[in-house]
Amino acid sequence: TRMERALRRATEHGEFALHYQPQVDLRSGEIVAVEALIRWTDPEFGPVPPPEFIPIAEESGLILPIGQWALTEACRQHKAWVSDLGAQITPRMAINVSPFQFRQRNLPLLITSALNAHEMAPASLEIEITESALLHDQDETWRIIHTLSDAGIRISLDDFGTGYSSLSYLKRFPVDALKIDREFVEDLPQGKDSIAIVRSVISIAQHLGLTVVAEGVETREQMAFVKQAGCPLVQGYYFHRPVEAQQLSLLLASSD
Ligand code: G
Ligand code: G
Ligand code: MN
Ligand code: NA
Repeated sequence: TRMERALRRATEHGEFALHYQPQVDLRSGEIVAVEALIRWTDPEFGPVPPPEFIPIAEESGLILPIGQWALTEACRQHKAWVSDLGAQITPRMAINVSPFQFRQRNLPLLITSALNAHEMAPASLEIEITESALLHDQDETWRIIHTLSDAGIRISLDDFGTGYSSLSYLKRFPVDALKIDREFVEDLPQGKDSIAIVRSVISIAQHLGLTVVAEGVETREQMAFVKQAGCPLVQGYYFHRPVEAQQLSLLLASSD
């Protein structure tokens, strides 16, 4: 298709960018992590949202070079922030890793090589995976995630509660964080089902000793609800939209 050809060209020419959305600690107000979110503006199609091009990248196999680019770029940027602002205020870097990337048996090596090349501590990197990544090829995925976790890299479960959730994943996989999907947060503070689900996920996280992030918090009421329910971290437009690296530097420097 034309979109696939454009995506291939963009991959060869490096036409992507990363934006960064802060995760805020509700107690301290500090930006403790940022999620790297890929952006693509094609000369012909204009800006293409990730939900439109990531599936095409996955079907075509381009997700592998694109994912590698995102990993390297995120590590490069993390190192630049450490140099400019100091390690103290530089947040952890979270990147989205597609289920397809877990089919690369050398994924742990690719990730640790990127860390080493940028003198980045493993605990400064967080891999966001969706539950669908855990469905495919269980044994191999299990091995990869354990290797990453053993290396000190953090693992978070993205879009938690959607898709084919199974709480048994939490027993089998070394997960550090749950990200409550925006689908539930957007119904707060009224929706009865979402209230129950959000409270339950926070409770599960607390009992398992995991951290938890409420995604898609857009209003003060939603922020107050999740805070009151014991959620330590929030990501959403109420605090910050995804921003360019330069803008994030300013945010970090001013919050210092
Ligand atoms: O801002 P937002 O439209 O960026 O992101 C939409 C979706 O695209 C999210 O579900 C996110 O997980 C996914 N996404 C964003 N950046 C990346 C990336 O670098 N790699 C992968 N695999 N998915 C990404
Ligand atoms: O699926 P994943 O969680 O990786 O993707 C995060 C997506 O959510 C990105 O597209 C990001 O731009 C979007 N996002 C982040 N915060 C908000 C928010 O407060 N409201 C809405 N509507 N979208 C958000
Ligand atoms: Mn994510
Ligand atoms: Na999500």
